[in-house]
Amino acid sequence: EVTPAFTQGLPKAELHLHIEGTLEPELKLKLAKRNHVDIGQSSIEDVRATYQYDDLASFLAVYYPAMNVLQHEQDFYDLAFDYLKRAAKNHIRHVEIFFDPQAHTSRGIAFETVINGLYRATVDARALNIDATLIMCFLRDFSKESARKTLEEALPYKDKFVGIGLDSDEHNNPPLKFARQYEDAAAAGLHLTAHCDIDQKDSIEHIRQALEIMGVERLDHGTNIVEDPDLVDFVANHNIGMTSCPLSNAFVSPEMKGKEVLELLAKDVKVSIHSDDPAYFGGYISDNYYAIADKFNLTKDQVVRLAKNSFETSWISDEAKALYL
Ligand code: ES4
Ligand code: ZN
Repeated sequence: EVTPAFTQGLPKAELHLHIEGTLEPELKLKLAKRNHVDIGQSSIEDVRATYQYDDLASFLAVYYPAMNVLQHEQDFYDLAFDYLKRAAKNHIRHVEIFFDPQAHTSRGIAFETVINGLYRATVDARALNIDATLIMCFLRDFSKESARKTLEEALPYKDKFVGIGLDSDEHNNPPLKFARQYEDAAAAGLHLTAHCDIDQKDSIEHIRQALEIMGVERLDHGTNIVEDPDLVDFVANHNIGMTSCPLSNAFVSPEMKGKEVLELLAKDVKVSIHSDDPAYFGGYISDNYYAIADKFNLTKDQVVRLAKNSFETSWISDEAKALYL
């Protein structure tokens, strides 16, 4: 029987984690004070009381304004290192951390401030026995031109991140909007992933574009793929990773997409379990594993398979992978 202790102790790779989504109320208040930023609340309870959302847009409306407390390189370091300490407690051995540079550059913070702070935390993570890397995401509701500028700013730092992703509001923002950036990033040797959020309008078409045209190696969420057997065959045959996040799904879908995850597991798709924005959706990675295992009566073997899939579809070396498979 799968217990919280079992999901916590299992070695895991975290592949779908937005670093800005790990900003806990405690650190939010501490940084607000340190940087003299008025966030409108002065206690943890007051901050938590603002965490009310039932769809992506209402979530993002709470999420982005909170980032104002992040001003200096040290703030980004503290954010990431606080997270990495939690990751160590969750027996995460490898983590690929999403960050959203445009959420910061758009309010006047330099790209290098963001990446240098986050990167320094990933270096220090080695002392915690965690191998940590970064994935730069484009905000898909920003313009193509903004994405172009962001990639141009980022490429001189390409030894500090391993891949690119696509996040934020998917409505009318298909993957193909960023085809050029994906092509350029691939040419620069970067890995590719993209969010195809659950139950979005046009989600099958978005998944198809990401897989067949842009050549992504993973799909973030993307569980709507079960509606299209040909695309399911494609991800199974090409070892495409699918990163599902039960507790964030729970905010918009009562069944957390558990049936879809089970169907994908049964079809040998490399689906795995992750935490998305753990400070906002009620739990870190072990809680996400436990939530789906408990609700859908997963066996230990199935939970171990999900964890192995996370290493298998991660962007670590084959030698490092072999340690976990
Ligand atoms: C996100 Cl839940 C979610 N969806 C889309 N973009 C995001 N960025 C951070 N969390
Ligand atoms: Zn996400």
